[in-house]
Amino acid sequence: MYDLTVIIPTYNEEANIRNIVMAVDAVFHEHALHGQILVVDDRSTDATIGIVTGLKRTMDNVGLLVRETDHGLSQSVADGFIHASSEIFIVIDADFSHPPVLIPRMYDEIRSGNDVVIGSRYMEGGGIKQWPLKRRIISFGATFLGRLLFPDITDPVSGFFGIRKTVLEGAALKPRGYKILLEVLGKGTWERHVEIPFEFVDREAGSSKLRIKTILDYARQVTDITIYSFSHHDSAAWREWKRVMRFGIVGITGIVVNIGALMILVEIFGIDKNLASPVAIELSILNNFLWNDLWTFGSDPGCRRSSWPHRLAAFNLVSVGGAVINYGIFLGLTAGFLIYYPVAQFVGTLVGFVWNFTVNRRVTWKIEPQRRKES
Ligand SMILES: Nc1nc2c(ncn2[C@@H]2O[C@H](COP(=O)(O)OP(=O)(O)OP(=O)(O)O)[C@@H](O)[C@H]2O)c(=O)[nH]1
Ligand SMILES: [Mg+2]
Repeated sequence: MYDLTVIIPTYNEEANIRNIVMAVDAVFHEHALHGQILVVDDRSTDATIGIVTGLKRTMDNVGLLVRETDHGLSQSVADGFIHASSEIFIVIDADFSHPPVLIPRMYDEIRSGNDVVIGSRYMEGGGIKQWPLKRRIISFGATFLGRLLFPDITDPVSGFFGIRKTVLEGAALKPRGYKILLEVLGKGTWERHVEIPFEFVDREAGSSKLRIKTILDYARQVTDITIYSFSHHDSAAWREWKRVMRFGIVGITGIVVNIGALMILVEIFGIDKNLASPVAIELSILNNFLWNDLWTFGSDPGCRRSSWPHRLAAFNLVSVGGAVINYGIFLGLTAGFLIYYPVAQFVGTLVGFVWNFTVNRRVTWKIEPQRRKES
């Protein structure tokens, strides 16, 4: 049994495969790791298979899986998971875009309690070298979509990551396209993750395989994971939907409180409606705060609480910001774009909701990724 398996998917990587295998093996030796290297190849038409077969003769920790059907990067990595003989898997590209020196750190992070470790291009300290604008835009779009599902992860579509084998237990992966990590995050069972920054370096040797179909595959994958999360309540994406839905339900109670309080103040207490309205608005903000504090985020394991006066003040300020945004959009759409006013108000409310949720999540209740237990 190996300590870890490094999975290298390949398609026509004759220019890189020898060097990457040697580099990963050197890292194993340097850190006294008993590691396996599993090359998963989609029947390359160049010398890749021959080179790996040659390496296997002298290195008994090198494995080669040649796939004959259902070609694809994600499918290959998923096959690698099945054939690996260790409890920890790390996936790395063959073309030196990902630095093998980070492998021991990734391994340690999983050993110390994380289920998933991600090499991130988008967190502080990470980056991308030598990418044309088109690649950057596509990658930004893909990352943005992925972050809707996993807001705590800066690079949910990274090709450089590690997982504990148990993450995949019972996970019905439907691998397709390039973004196997997103599939693992969406369908796997995991609690703790950590990201490590790294600088992505564009390939120097060999050719790229990114095509339009890759982008379409990705859109389907995001949809699929979203639908999956609705029926799998232990998934990470579901944890986020649950927050959004609770926040929405609380928002609806706020409307009831707002209108109800307004009418009681005017009809029963005889208070002038122009004075009663701001009081009713504040009462609904207090109502929303209370229920979000107790229910939406109250039992959230990721919640890092400040004192309640802080939370209340933050929530009030964010709510005022949301109202200003709502009103600004209303004015802009009705005056600038001549949009029918209830529609404009609806759009304003929607954007205001997104603002209120995302900012309160981050600022008021400070939802943070679950980190490994400090030992
Ligand atoms: N098994 C398998 N591996 C693939 C396939 N497509 C790409 N790969 C490998 O997956 C890794 C990432 O592919 P790349 O072509 O480098 O993708 P990229 O990094 O997005 O794009 P470039 O670096 O610009 O080429 C490399 O190790 C490829 O050899 C595939 O269909 N099957
Ligand atoms: Mg590459």
